[in-house]
Amino acid sequence: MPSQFAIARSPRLRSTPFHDRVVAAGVHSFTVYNHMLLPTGYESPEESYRHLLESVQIWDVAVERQVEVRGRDALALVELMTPRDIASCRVGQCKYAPLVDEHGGIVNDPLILRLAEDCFWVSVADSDVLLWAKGIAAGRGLDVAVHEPDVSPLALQGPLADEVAEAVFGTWTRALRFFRFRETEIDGIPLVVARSGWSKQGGFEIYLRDGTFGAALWDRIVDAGLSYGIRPGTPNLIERIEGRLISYGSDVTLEHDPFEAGLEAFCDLDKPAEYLAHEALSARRARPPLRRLERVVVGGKRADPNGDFLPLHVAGRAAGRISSMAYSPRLERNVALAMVATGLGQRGLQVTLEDGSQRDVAVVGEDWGASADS
Ligand code: THG
Repeated sequence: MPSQFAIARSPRLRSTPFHDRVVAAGVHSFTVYNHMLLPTGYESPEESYRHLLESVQIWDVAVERQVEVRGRDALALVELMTPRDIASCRVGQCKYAPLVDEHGGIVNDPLILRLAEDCFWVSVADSDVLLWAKGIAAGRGLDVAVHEPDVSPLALQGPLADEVAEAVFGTWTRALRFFRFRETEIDGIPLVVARSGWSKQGGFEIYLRDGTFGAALWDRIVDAGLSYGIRPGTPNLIERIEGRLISYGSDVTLEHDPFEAGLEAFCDLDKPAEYLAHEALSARRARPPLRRLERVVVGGKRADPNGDFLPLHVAGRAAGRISSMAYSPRLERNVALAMVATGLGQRGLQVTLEDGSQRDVAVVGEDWGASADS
């Protein structure tokens, strides 16, 4: 099998407003996400990880598309889609909220932003929430408009993100709280600026509201960031596994419920509003899940992160699968997220990697330090 190939371009495969700048910055790979090109690397994942933990990066995450829900029944429609309480979300606030269908399956795990009492942006991971939302709205006869606006997020992540944000937008960004946002503009470029992002290193997400300004916004931020050592980056596999940030479609799919995904903290199962998953999740709450997404460490030497379907076993019995894995230079071990069968006990958990090696797998708690070798 050839190891190198190109992705054929067509109008179905959309590029982002930052595409030219991303290419000029030396991107070496993309993946496809929400029918769009998501940059996945400029340098080695280890080098980018090291830089992200000590500096600041600019990420083209325009693939995080917004599904705008606006109108008299906007709140009712968003509430129907998620077990999280959305009525309590203030204008100017974001909430991380799994979308769940009537069988309890996770449809997506977006951030939901409330722009006005009757207007939400559902900032989606990789699945077709636009169609799901339109279907529910049509089926229920709701008074809402559902569409994908011309909005493209750019992330500024890392410990020096505050310095760069202040230089670009002004001192008010320092006082912006986690998961709060403000509508603003610079040089006539309309934006929403939030303190959020798909890393645990802190930072901002800058939602560009007019794609024709993509290059101008990118340049403005990079210019302000140069003296802080800003580099182009991407969501980092190593960092987000360590931080247990779920990648929908990989770690969790429609086959999994919020208990299996470990997302129960983001569910208000007894919220006042009607929601599609109410009955299904109430029934599942009563019995422990048969599998759970766990942090695991995989023993042995540095593992190749490109295997995408790695069954786990205990004494020859199927015990789940690894969905994301990377070698952490900081922890000096292979870290991974895995859907692991409960009730098998965790002793003797093993995986056979694509290179044929048998590795010991250990489930760890919050703390990655509790390792396979102890
Ligand atoms: N930002 C925006 N849209 C997004 C993502 C994002 N859409 C796709 C994807 N990422 C959605 N998934 C997540 C997953 C986790 C978080 C955000 C989006 C997240 N979680 C924090 C955590 O788990 O520690 C905080 C959760 C909380 O305290 O409420 O930030 O990144 N715009």
